[in-house]
Amino acid sequence: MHLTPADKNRVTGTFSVVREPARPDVAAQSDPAVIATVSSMLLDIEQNGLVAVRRYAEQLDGWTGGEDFEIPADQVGALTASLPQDLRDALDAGAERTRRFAGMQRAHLTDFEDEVVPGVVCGQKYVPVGNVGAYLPAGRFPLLASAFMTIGVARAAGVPNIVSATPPSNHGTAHPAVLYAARASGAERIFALGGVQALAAMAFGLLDGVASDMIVGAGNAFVAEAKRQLYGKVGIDVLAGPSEVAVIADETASATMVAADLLAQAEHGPSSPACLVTTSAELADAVELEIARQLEGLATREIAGAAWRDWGSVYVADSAKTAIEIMDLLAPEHLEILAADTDFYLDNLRNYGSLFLGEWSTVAYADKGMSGTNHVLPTARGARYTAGLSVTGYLKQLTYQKATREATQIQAGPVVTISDFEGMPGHRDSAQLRLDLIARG
Ligand code: HSO
Ligand code: ZN
Repeated sequence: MHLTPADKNRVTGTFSVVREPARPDVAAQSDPAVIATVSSMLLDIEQNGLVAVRRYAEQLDGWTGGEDFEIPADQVGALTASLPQDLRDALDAGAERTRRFAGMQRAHLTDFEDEVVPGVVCGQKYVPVGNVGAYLPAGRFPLLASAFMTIGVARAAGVPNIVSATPPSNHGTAHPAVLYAARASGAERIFALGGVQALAAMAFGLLDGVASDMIVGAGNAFVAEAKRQLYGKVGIDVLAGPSEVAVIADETASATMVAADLLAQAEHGPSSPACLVTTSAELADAVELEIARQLEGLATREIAGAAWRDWGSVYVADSAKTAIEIMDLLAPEHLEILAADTDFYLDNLRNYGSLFLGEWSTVAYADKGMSGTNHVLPTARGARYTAGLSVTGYLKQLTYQKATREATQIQAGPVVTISDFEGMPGHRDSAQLRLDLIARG
């Protein structure tokens, strides 16, 4: 997350670069080997069905469990029973809060019907997607709150059929805490299946006999590539790259907090970008020192340290307005405002996945479902055109129209004119026949 030379020309305010990634040219392009592997797996599974799915599950995940990959409800209960009570309470709280905010968003979406021209009434109504397949990762970190964001929010949208898949562990089961989070989010059928084979099985309807209309959930580069290749056949949430964080801070901000919040997301992976834009050169220096200090005590320092070294950026801006110009170009996934006048930023920023206003709002709270907003957010500047997954992601904004006989006098003539010009007589005739009917009385 850094400014390109072209971006720099577009910023009208004055700013200085304190640090930028050393090799920004090696940015996350899809790896041709990943593309090829995923495409041959998808073809194989589409043609050979569960036989191919089982073969990949055995080869890649050491699957030795049952024929159908489903984790029966009683087994889910038994596996989750020994989880610590405070973890279960925390997961219940996150699931509940995420569902509550998604419910609020749903309540603020309104169906309507209105007259566009006399006799022509158009309307919109929100209808949920019918079948959703949710993938729950359990890789380097299990990211337990993923279930709230995908399954829970789909439930809040009213999706009638949701299947979940999560990578198998312990020869035939799955991660107990992931299963608990899935259950807390309202999951019914859960399958122990990982990676590309899981997404393909859901998209091709190999698990519960119903092809998913939409597949959602985070995963590694293979999972992201599978979603990219399946997109069109199915809907998806977002094509997520490495998790990102950006902070705008002024001289009132605590360097300790800024550093901690940058490192929190840098911990996701060695190519997770973190960016600070500050109006205070002193704060920029203090944050750099504080990051070095905090890294020493961080168990994930190998990852977070590499991320900050290779993908960290710091800019000093001459004003809040310039900081906003820079951020709107970077369009970060998460953006924290640690500055006195948070309202100014809320009112003027345009491009971010989710915004965290003031020092008592931090990305980690939303990451774990404690604020209630969705953490499935756009990365790599996707926030220029989307705000990521929310209850609306599972809802189709359907439109319809109905017209009176009289309204044909308004609609048909221009359709005849346009269709004649285009050379589309079929279209012309469906308008003209209605005009003729009216002329005949
Ligand atoms: N920051 C990630 C979500 C997450 N982080 C969950 C930790 N747990 C993408 O927004
Ligand atoms: Zn995170």
